[in-house]
Amino acid sequence: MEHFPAKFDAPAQRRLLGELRRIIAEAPLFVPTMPRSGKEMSVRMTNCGPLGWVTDKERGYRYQATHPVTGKPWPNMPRVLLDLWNEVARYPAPPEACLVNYYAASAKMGLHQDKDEADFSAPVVSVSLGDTGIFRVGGTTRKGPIRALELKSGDVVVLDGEDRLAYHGIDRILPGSSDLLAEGGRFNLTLRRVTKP
Ligand code: MD6
Ligand code: FE
Repeated sequence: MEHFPAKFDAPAQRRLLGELRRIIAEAPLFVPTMPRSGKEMSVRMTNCGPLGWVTDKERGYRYQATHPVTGKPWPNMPRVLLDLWNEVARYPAPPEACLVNYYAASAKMGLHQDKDEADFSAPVVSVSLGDTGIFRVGGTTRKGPIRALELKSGDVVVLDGEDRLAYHGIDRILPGSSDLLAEGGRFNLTLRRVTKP
């Protein structure tokens, strides 16, 4: 795993947030539900790029080309995210999906592996905006040591190599730790290559 603190400085964070506002205006945040149980996740989601990651009770985790509520194609991926991928991913094809997760004050994300993609030789690259998230990352099984680190606004994380399938999650966010978002809370954007090039 690589952590790049403050990869985006404050002006770059505001520009990326502007892009994100346009994405959400076109592809509103939706309420994801867990496979089988139908239990609502605490984060709100949307995507940009040719594919988006979605989940619901009936059809479970998957990538699809359209928004589950509006039925429209996902908005284009902003160039700044493609540039970031080219800089840090060391992979010969562009990302196909950018999953956007929004955490209000009490939202969190359970420990999980990102494994719905066809090629684990492609990394997953994330960007955090807004309030700090307490990120936990362990090994490739649920057992074993887990370490915690703070993901602050503008930070980038790359899960690659032996950590590509590491369990990770967000314990909680620290409400009020950033003033980037007028509404408070935290966005995390994850860039993924979904298919083999
Ligand atoms: C989050 N991040 O930061 C959740 N996944 O809100 C992830 O699930 C994640 O940060 C893969 C690679 C990097 C990540
Ligand atoms: Fe993840």
